[in-house]
Amino acid sequence: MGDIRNIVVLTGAGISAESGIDTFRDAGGLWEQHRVEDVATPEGFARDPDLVLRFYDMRRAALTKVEPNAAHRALARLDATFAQGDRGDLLIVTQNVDDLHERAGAKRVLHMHGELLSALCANCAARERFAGTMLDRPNCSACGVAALRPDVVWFGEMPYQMERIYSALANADLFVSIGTSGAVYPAAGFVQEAAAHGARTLELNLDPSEGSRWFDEHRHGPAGALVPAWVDEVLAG
Ligand code: BJW
Repeated sequence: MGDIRNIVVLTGAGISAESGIDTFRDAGGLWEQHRVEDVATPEGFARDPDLVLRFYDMRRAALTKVEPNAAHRALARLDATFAQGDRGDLLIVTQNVDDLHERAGAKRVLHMHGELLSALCANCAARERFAGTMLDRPNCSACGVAALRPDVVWFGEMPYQMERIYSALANADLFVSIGTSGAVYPAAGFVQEAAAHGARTLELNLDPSEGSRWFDEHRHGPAGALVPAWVDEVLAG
């Protein structure tokens, strides 16, 4: 892989679009169908928990009808090469709450905005794997209280594992952003963070994102075509 040893890949909703999962900000996306302040803030959840639980129950159920696409599979192929020998470090930081990276076979995946298939207890802070419906108000397996909420990061909440992410960004030789609009912080600032530590930066997105100008290189098109081609280049390099 030439002089590229450490890679951080950031993925967003665009990588799952070709699997049939709606993005947030594209035409017809989730934020055209639902008011973001109603379904993706702690205040919205406090105001109308049923509305929020129904929104996430619907998205969790939809996961059973979709499959990873060529972009997820290509990243899993890249991930597999980092499992062998002294290749360097790879971290796939995803903003997505779906499980398509894992289902494609990737192991080095960090869900900074949480996961649909996880529940967080608002009473005791325990986490558990969860595939059912929260509108039924199931009890927490740890404390027995019916206080489960989706284990996702809403606006105003702290994204997960930030120390680990910033440490990987500081050591990265290459930062690649795939299928994200660059509209939401702190993820939108990762490109500048990685560049400040000397990484080369590459954007793979359908259109120029809000943060395009911060990248050294851009390739525009569908992730299902761009990502396999890029992975082939890295593995050949
Ligand atoms: C394709 C494609 C194809 C389509 N192929 N590409 C003012 C200034 C700066 C910051 C703030 C501010 N006011 C408030 C803030 C902070 C706030 C924020 O960023 N607000 C902005 C609106 C400005 N952020 C927060 O509150 C975060 N917490 C925080 O900051 O804590 C403090 C802190 C400080 C310092 C360090 C660390 C922490 C929390 C943000 C939580 C975001 N949560 C959500 C919901 C998660 C659960 C769920 O899924 O429901 O996360 S919102 C939503 O947006 C979701 C996504 O992960 C996130 C990003 O969206 P994404 O993935 O980019 O999707 P889209 O739809 O926007 O873009 C898709 C892209 O794909 C497009 O570009 C398409 O072109 C492309 N595409 N098809 C390739 N086939």
